[in-house]
This record gives sequence, C-alpha cells and structure tokens, in this order.
Amino acid sequence: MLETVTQGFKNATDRLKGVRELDEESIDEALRDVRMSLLEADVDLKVTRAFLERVKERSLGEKVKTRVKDRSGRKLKVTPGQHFVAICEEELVDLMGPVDTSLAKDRGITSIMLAGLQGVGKTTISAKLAVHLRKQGLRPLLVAADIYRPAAVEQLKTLGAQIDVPVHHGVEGDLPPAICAAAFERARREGHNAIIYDTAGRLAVDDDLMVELEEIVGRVAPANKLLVCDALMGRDAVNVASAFAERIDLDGVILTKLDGDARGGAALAVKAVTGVPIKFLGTGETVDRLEEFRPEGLASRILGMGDIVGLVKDFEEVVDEKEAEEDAERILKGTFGLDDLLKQMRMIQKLGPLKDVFAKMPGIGGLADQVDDGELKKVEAMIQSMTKAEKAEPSIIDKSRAGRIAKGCGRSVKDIEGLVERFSQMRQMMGMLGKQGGLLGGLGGGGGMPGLGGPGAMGGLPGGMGAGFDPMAMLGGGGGRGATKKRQDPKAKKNKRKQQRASRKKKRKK
Ligand SMILES: Nc1nc2c(ncn2[C@@H]2O[C@H](COP(=O)(O)OP(=O)(O)OP(=O)(O)O)[C@@H](O)[C@H]2O)c(=O)[nH]1
Ligand SMILES: [Mg+2]
Repeated sequence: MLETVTQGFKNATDRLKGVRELDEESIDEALRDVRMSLLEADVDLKVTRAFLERVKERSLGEKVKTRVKDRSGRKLKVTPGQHFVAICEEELVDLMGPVDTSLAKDRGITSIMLAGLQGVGKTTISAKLAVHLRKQGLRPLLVAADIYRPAAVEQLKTLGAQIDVPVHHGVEGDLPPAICAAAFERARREGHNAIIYDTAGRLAVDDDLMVELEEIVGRVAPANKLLVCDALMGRDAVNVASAFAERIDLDGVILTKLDGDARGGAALAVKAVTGVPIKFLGTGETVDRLEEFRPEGLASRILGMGDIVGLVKDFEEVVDEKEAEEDAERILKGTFGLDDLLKQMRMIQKLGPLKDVFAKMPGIGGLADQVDDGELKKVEAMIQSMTKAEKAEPSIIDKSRAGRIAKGCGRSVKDIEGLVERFSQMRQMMGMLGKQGGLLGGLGGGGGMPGLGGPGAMGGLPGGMGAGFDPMAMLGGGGGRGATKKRQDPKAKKNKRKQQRASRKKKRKK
C-alpha cells in the first residue's frame, strides 16, 4: 500500500542525510522526489502542490532543533533530515486528518448509508461495519438496497448469513427508497439499534443514481452518509468524491482496497477534496479487514516508520495482557527461549497474514511483500522437533542434536544451525536493547523520529511484539538491522562491536 509514496519520502530523506542545514536548494531537491512519487501515486495535482508548499515553507521557516528531549527526558540528536521527516509527517496527518471515526445516532439508531461507484466495495464494507458495530455491542440490520445488479441481494444475504446478521430486502417491484423505509421500521420493531443501507453502484456518476440516493436520504435520513472510494481510483476518486459531495451531504469517507494498490493516491487527497473525515479503511476481502482510520498511522506507514499503534490495537485483541507483559520482560532481559519465540509466532499468525502485520512494523514495512507464511511454518516445524531443554536453551544444540532435529522436521542440519544462530543474535540484541530502553530506536532503522524514540512510546505496548520481536530475523531475511544509532552505554557499544565482528565472520564463511 502506498509504496510509491513511501519510496519518494525515502529518497528525499536519503538526499538530506549528509546535509547540515535545510536550505532552499536541499529542500527543493528533496521535495522533487516527494512530488514525483505523489503524482505517480495519483494524488491530485492541486493537493500535491499545496502539500509541497506547506512542507517547504515550514522546512525553511522553522529553526531546526538539533537536540530534543524524548518522553523519558533522554536527549536525542536530530538531523535536518529527521526534522524534514517530522514536518512531512505532521503535514500528512493534517492532510488526511482529523481523527473522527465516530458514527452518529438518530432516534436511537446508528444508521449508515453507503454510496459509491460500482465495485468499490460497498457491500463488503456493509458486512465489515456490521461486524464492527456488533463488537461495540450494537444489534445491526443490513439492508439490500441494490435492486439493479442481479446477484446483489444474494451477495449481501450470503455475507449476512456468514456473520450472522439479518438482511432486509424487498420483493419484486419494490424500489430502494421504499425498501430502506420498510427496513427502518423493521429495525425499530425488532430492536435493532444499528442499520446499514447498502446502495447500488454505477459505472459513472449518473443522475439516476444521485436522485435515488437523494430519495433514500429523504425517506430515512441516515445519520451517517458515507462515500466509499477504493484506493485504485487514484485521481478519479477526487472527481467522484466532489460529484457525490455536491448532491448529498456526506458525513465521511471510507477507503477500501488499501491492501491491493501500490499507488493509493486517493487516501491522501480525498479528505482535502471532500472536507469530510475518512472514517474507515478496508484492507482486504474478508470481513475482519476493517480498520478505524487514524491519520498518524497511515502517515507513519507512508513515511516508512510502521504503524505501532495499529499493531498494538490488533495485538490487544489476541493477547492475554498479563502473560504478554511477562513475556516482554523475559525478552527484554534476553532470557527467552525458542519456546517463547514459538508462542510469539503463533500470536503473530493470529493477527492475520504476515504481510499485513509486517506492513505495520516500523522499519520493516517495506519487507511486507517478501514474507510468506510458509516460512514461518518451517521455523515452527523446526522448533517443534526440539526437546524442551533445547527450546529453553538453544545454545546446547550441537551437531548431533541438530542432526536429530533436522530429521524430525525434514529440514537440513544447516537450517537448524542457521535458526539457532539467528535466534542467539536476536536474543542478545533484545537483551541489549532492553537494558538500553530505546527499543524503537533499534528497530526504526534510519527513520529515528524524535517522538518515537523513547521507552515512553513503548510503555503502552502489551507484549512481545512491542518488545521488538523480529520474526524476519528468524526467517533469515532482513536480519542485520543494526542496533540503535542513538547514544549507547559502553556495554551496549561493546556488544554491538562483538555482534558486528560475528556477522563479519559469518560473511567471510559464506
Ligand atoms: N483486496 C480487497 N478487495 C476488496 C476490498 N473490499 C472489497 N473488495 C473486493 O472488491 C470486489 C467488489 O466488492 P463489493 O463489495 O461487491 O463492491 P460493491 O461496491 O458493493 O459493488 P457493486 O454493488 O457492484 O457496486 C469484491 O470482489 C470484493 O471482494 C478490500 O478492502 N480489499
Ligand atoms: Mg454491492
């Protein structure tokens, strides 16, 4: 998602790496990369121009603080490049924000009308919202107000059955405004306190569709009139959105298919164009892939810093908090075993496809495309073939033990040794980071946002994920992201040197 833009910002900050001061020339150069990537991502031209202007103005105008304090009071050095990223982040948040994922109620019912072009994901989002509202304790009713596409009613009925939410539909000859009105009456009668109208889509914004939407609004006055746009629409999204906004008084936008597209320019521009908040993101075809929109999260993802808050939210849903805290402590002390790793891996798998999880992790979001759940399964099989003692203390695994394990799981001895070695490195690094406190600094690679650096930011993380568990290292892929660049105590430095020596040695061996 939005990889093009992320790459643009990365190029820009790379350019600013050695720069001592943000002067007009260096900023212009950096912004050229950003501009190209925004346009390539299909962000609206006007929106792009305004964004770049604001970033430039601020980059030039603000005195660059070279030292800031993080939340724990630790002093951090900030480079002009980092300062530039910080400005970009704030401006991105401004562009896409503010946060408003609330849904209004009317006459005691949270009523939502979904509108949008054909195929953008209205019906899918209807089901996702029903699940979301039910999680909040509401009793939703779905309404099939699309009578034009032959299979539309069936599609919603199937989804409704799948998530166990009733679906209201009309009979032959009923028109959508009447169907919606009848559905609203039914909701009141049957005690549904949420109702979602799934309306028909059209290929282009046509007058019939608009008139019908206006009629539905006239009949049932939905408290939330939401426009559904998909990330694939790019620049068109802007025209579509303004066309809808002219006719109906929109309350918000939902962006779908953010999982699929590398450009996703609509995400950046649609708020600026419609003036109404983005409420939700659809990030996959299944009903659980709905996220409340947080501009900070998306901005960080765009800037390649991961979406820690989003990750934590997902994590909270699948994790026993107390247990996770204990795990995290052990991880931070560097006293965890492969059995702990296995537990973490299983938890991560519960979060959804690895690809999605990685996309949210700071520093390694860009690797999301390279991970595959099959690799994780292989690691799992290797760990499962070990004895309890081996899992707890993998360093006891010698050649003969490795041979036995390899046989047990059908991998090679080399695979086993590789896993143990990477694990030991990771454990050592975790222990070191734990002493140091600056976990994110360690994981964040070059990003190093000032506000993100300290343990304060990590404090709220419930579990091992927050403690910087790095499955990628276990998969033998993107290991070697070094320890933090921030100030380290001498011991940490020593450890780091030791690690560097070890990895050099390893390279020579290869
Ligand atoms: N990858 C991905 N696919 C999605 C997402 N949301 C919907 N889809 C897919 O997009 C296609 C169209 O989705 P629908 O929900 O039927 O779209 P719609 O707007 O109701 O379509 P019409 O009723 O024909 O206008 C389906 O194949 C969905 O599975 C998403 O967030 N990500
Ligand atoms: Mg539909």
